[in-house]
Amino acid sequence: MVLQYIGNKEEQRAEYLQAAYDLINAEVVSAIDLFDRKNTSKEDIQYALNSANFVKENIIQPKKQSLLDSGYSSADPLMNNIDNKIQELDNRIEQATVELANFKEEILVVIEGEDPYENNTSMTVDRAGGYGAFTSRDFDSGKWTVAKYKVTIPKAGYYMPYYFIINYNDNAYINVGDENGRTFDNFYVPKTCEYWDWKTEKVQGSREYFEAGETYIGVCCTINGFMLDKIHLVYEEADDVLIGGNGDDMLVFE
Ligand SMILES: [Ca+2]
Repeated sequence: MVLQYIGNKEEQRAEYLQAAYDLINAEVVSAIDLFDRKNTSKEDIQYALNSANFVKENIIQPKKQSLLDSGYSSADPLMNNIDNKIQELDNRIEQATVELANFKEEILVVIEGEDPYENNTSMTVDRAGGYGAFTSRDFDSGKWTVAKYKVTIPKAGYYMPYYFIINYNDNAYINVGDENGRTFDNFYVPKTCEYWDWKTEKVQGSREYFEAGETYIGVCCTINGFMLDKIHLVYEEADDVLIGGNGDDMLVFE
């Protein structure tokens, strides 16, 4: 009877340990999954990190301590597995902490296509109000002028421009210059949609250096026409690859 009793008790103890391991394993898997899903912004990484630390301190560590208190030997293979799981989580916490420290603060400047500071072109604001509709009319008549956008650059350095454009023409040409009239982007805008079904596409331009403070960007269309929703200027580290604009054509600000 006594042996039977001990046998049951040992079985129960083994089951209890297995259940504790399963719980800890599930918590670690779920915390790591959160790290994998939330890794694209500083806020997201911080959220996953807080969550992992909370789970570790309030669920995993107390559970392990209660096992030790109940007399489970740390030499037990399952107890060993639990330690490995905790180590796995610690490593991921460490990795995320480094990621967080290195995470670049994204600086984003938004320029609305429909909102030029000064417009010397025949660009009009589309009926919906959200786009500047550019045509090559001015260029065709020999006047190469631009719609001038006022921009406040928060920090000196290289910025990557992204153009949010609707274009239902087979080829349309955009020309973008800085306040000194130097072109830093000029390219054929891809056809993004059909006339009856507008779709916006985000087109990457060329990296350009800007000083901090107020400046102007000039946009014009030299072939056909397109609609400009907005331009994003995304800050990149000043000491990354040093590639400037792609041309020195002059635009005339009038
Ligand atoms: Ca817009």
